[in-house]
Amino acid sequence: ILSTTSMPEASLPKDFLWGFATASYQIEGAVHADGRLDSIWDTFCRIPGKIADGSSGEVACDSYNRTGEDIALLKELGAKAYRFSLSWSRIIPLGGRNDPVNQPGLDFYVKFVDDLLAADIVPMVTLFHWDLPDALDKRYGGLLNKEEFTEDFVHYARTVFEAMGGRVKHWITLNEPWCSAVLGYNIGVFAPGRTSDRSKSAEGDSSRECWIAGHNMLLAHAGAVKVYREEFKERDGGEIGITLNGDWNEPWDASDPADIEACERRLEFIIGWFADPIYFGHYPASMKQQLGDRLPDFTPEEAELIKGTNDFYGMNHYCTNYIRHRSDPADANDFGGNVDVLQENKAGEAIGPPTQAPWLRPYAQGFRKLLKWISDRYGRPKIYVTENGTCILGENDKSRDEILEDEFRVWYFRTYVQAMAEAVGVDGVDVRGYLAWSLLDNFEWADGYETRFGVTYVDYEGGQKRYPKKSAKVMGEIFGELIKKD
Ligand code: PNW
Repeated sequence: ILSTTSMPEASLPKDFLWGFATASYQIEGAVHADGRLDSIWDTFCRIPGKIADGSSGEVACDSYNRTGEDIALLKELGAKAYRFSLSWSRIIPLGGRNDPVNQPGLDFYVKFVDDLLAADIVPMVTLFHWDLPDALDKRYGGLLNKEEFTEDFVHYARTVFEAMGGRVKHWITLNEPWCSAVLGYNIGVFAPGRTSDRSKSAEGDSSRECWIAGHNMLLAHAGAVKVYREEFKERDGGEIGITLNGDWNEPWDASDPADIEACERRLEFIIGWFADPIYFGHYPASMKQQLGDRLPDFTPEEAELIKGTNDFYGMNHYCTNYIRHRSDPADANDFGGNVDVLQENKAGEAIGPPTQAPWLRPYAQGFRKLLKWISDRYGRPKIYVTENGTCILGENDKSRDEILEDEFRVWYFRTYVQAMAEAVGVDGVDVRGYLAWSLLDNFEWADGYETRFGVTYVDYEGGQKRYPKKSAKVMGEIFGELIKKD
């Protein structure tokens, strides 16, 4: 008889925290309620042409007025945890360390957390999911101003820890700083909409901005972690980390060493940019080599401040791409490691089926491989998958009844969660939680409301009423099969 006790198999640990994720500007609406002022996303949405359907987060899912409904939904779906973000503009509407705290804004989140806890749902709180108070952008250039931005962020973080530290045990400082930096300061498709190709003059070299923004976000993250550890950790007993986006890469030509190398370099440019300073205290060599002095340096004190600031690794992951190296030297505006990102390989084979987002092609084994890559490179950190999910090609053109039968999303979650359980049970990666993106269809940034990522349909014409899709209902079953009983 074969003993199965030592045979590795796909499984997830007993206390595994699974649930759903959202972000403030994408769901809350009520943008001027109870003292909230504009964030950079409110102002960005008013610029004609920036949002595909001309919309904004002004109403969104109206979650600010429907917290009871959202918590009941989470409960109904069996979620153990909920990841959401705080709107800095509700808590300190003008944003700065000398600006007033808006008590109703803070109270809203304290009550929300209490309600989640009463429903036995673990809150995972993101401090910053891209919605910077607009006043800080106007006052001193927002993320580009190292001293001002880092001090203001740390003050905001302390204000929040003070108010609800005892209730929250899982803190995420920043969501996907790569997106804030590259999409906001290089390509300009996200707020504040600055591009890298504006100037090389006395007023500055705009191709440096995204690297400066990234650098300053790392320092802001580190500053908040220091405050948490020194002033709150003992009292509150929680943990704190950053959430980074990262997709897996397969070589466009698997027989070309230059494409294989390009895959690794791309991972360093997306993930290593932030994770290397946090785990090693410096930027990846490949980035220094390509960017030269466009990449800021850390002073020895800064490097020391940043190193070791993750209690866990927050991982957002959606898809895999094919990567082809470029033979020409990198352009000054390049942010991706001088590669082409493709959805088909040299033989013309697609990595996965198309979705509503041109960049998103599902390939579940890529998730398993990236989990292992992160685990190996950073010394087997504790990982929370803080986002994973998909949109569906043409979903928004279908009737509500058809949208509710989202078999494609069910397939995505089944295969991705299975791949994660293989990474845990077979490869030994330490994953402790998984938050599906997203609880609700919501404001998908530059794509507006045309792209739906929710496991719950939101009827924007019908008073924001929520209808759980099939994918919402199968999640409990998927995790039930993989989480160990004892
Ligand atoms: C993440 N890309 O953003 C965000 O954290 C969510 O707020 C967002 O709704 C979700 O993914 C779905 O898009 C990304 O261009 C935005 O590669 C863009 C990219 C990746 C992630």
